[in-house]
Amino acid sequence: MGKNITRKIIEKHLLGGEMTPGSEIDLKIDQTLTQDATGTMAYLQFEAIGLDRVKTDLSVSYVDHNTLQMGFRNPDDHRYLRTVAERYGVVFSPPGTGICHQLHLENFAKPGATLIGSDSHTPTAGGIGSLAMGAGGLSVALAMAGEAYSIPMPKVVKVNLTGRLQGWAAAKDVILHLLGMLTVKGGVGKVFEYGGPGVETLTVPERATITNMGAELGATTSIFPSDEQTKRFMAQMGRPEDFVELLPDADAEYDEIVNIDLSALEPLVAQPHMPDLVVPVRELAGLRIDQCAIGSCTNSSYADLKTTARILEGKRVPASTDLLISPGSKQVVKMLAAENLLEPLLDAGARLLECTCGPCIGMGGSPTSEGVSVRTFNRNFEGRSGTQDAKIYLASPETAARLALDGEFTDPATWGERPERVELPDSVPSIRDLFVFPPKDGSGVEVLRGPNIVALERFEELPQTVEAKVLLKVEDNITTDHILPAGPQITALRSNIPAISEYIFSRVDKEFVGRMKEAGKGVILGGENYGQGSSREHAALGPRHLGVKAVVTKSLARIHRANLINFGILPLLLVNQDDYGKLEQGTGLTIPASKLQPGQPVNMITDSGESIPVTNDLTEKELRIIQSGGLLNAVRDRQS
Ligand code: MIC
Ligand code: SF4
Repeated sequence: MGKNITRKIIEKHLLGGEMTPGSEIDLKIDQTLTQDATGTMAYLQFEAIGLDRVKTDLSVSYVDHNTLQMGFRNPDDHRYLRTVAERYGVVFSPPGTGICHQLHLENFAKPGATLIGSDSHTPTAGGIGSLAMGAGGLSVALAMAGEAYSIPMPKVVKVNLTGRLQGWAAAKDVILHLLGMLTVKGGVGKVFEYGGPGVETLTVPERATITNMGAELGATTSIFPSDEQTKRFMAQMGRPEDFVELLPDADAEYDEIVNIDLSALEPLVAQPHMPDLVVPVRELAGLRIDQCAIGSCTNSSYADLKTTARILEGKRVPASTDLLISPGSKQVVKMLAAENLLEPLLDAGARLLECTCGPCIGMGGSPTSEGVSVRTFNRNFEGRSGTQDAKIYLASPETAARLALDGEFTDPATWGERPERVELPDSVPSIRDLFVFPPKDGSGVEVLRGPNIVALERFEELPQTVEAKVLLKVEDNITTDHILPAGPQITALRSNIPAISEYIFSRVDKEFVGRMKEAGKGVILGGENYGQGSSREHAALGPRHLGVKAVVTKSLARIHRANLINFGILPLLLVNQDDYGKLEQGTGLTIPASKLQPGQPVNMITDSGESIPVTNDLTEKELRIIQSGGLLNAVRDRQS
C-alpha cells in the first residue's frame, strides 16, 4: 500500500502508538517555536521542569504579538524571553523582526521535520513540507524537554488540486473555498494533504497561505509536498542544504479525497463573524468599506505586498477608507525597499505598520464603531479587532487592495487586468544576523524577570467526586477569543495568571468571574466545537485558576481539549446531545470523577436528581494527568 507524505513523516517520528486513525500516537519533535503571548508561560513551564538546555534540534522564540510597549509589562516580558532563550539554548527573534510563522518559513522550517508551536497557525510551515502543529505552551515546553508530543492519529484527506488560478483568484481563495465547503469544524482529527497536478502551480508562500488557514478548519495540520517549487524557495532563502524531496508514493492511499479545480475559483470573502461564512466578493457589491488591512501570518509575504503595491501604484485610496499594511518580516520590507515598492504603498495613503501581528489580534488598528473592515487575516471572530460591533471580512491581498481603492465592495469583473503573478527573485537579502543565537553553554546567563512575571501555582489533584454548579452555559463554536479576549490590555497580562483570570469570558458574561469567585468551583457547559481558534492555554489556565473543574460539551476543538487536560480540567462529552437543553446556569451537578474510565459513560446527577450520562474520549494517560491536577504535576511525579 502506497504512503502519503503525512504517514511517511509520522512513521519516521513515531515513538509509540498505532497509526490507526483516532488512536494515540507519540511523536518525536524536531523543532519548536513560541511567540511572546504564549511563550512566557511556555518558558516558565520549561524552567519548572528543571533541565539545563533544550533537547530539540532547534527551538525559536519570536516576539511579534505583544509589541506595543505601553508601560513596563511587555518590555519586561521581552527581556525575560531574550534572557531565558540565551540561558537554555533557544534562538531569539527580537520584536519587530517579523511574524513568527513568516520568519520560520523563511529561515528555519524544513521539509520532513516535525514542528510544534505555541500558536495555532504553526501549520504555515506545512507550505514547505514540515509536519507542523499548533499546541499549548506546556506541550511545547515538554517537547523542548525532549518529551514526545501525543496526538490522536489523524485521518489524511487528500486535497486534489487541478487546473491553475485564473484572473483575480488567489491562494487565499483556495482555503476560503475549502472553509465554505467544510466549515470551521470540518477538519477536526484530520490532516489536509495537498496533491494533484495543480500543486506545482503554487509557490511556497502561496502554499503557506493555504496551510496557515487550514487551522480555521480545526485541522490537526495541512501539508504540501516538497518538490521543485520548494527546492527553488529554499535556494532563494539562502539555505539550499535544508531541501529534501518529499512526495507521496504514486499509489498513496488517503482516508478521504476532496477535489478543487483551481481554474474555477473566483475572489471570495468570509463574512462576519466566522471564517466559514464564505461568499463570492461580487455578491457584496455596493457595501461601503471603512478599513482595509493587509498583513498577518496568512498574507504578508513579499509576493502579497508586491502585488498590493502594483495594484495601488499611481492611485489613492479614498479618505474614508483606512488602509493598514503590516509586512511579515524585515526581509519583506528590505525587498520592497530595494525595488522602490514602498513608495506606491505610501503614496496611495497606506499606513505602514511594524512587522508584527498588529491589528490581527487587536493590537492597534481597530475599525470605527460598526465599521466594515476587509482584512487579509485568518480570523474574524466578533470583537477580536478591538471594536465589538465592527464587521470583519476576510479576503486575499489582491481583493483587499482593489476594494481599498474603490472604498466599497465591487464586482471583480470591473477590476480590469490583474497584475502579473509575483515570483521571488533569485537572491533574497538575508536577515539571519538579526536573530540572537544562544551561546553553547548558557549556564552563566542571568534570566531577568519583571514584576508582571508571576511564578506558576501548583494545582490540586482532581477530587474523587466533583460537586459544582454550571456557572456558564454557552452555544456552539465558542472560540478561545470568547473565553479569553485578546487586545493590548489583556494580552499584556499573559505571564500573570491571577491578573489575566479577571478577564475570563469578560466579553460573553461580565458576571462570570464574580460567580466563580463566590462559588470557588464550577462547571462550564458548551455546545459543539468548544474552544476553537487560538492555542492560548490561558483559556484553560484562567478557568482552572478560578476553580473550573469540568467542561461539559457536545464536542471540543483539538488544541483546547489538550490544554484542558494539561491543566487538570475534565473535558466531558454529553452522550445525548438533547441533554444540553436540560442543563442551565445554576444547575448543581455531582460528577463521579473517580469512576471515569477511558471512553466509558458515567452518570452525572443534577440537584433535581436527574441522571445525565456523559462520556469522554480520554486515554488512560490523559485521565491520569487530569487526576494528578495537570501535566506539570504528572511530569514532576514521574521524575521524583
Ligand atoms: C491568534 O491568532 O489567536 C493568536 C493570538 O496568534 C493565538 C495565540 C495567542 O493567543 O497567543 C493562536 O492562534 O494560537
Ligand atoms: Fe499573529 Fe494573527 Fe497570525 Fe495569530 S493569526 S499569529 S495574531 S498574525
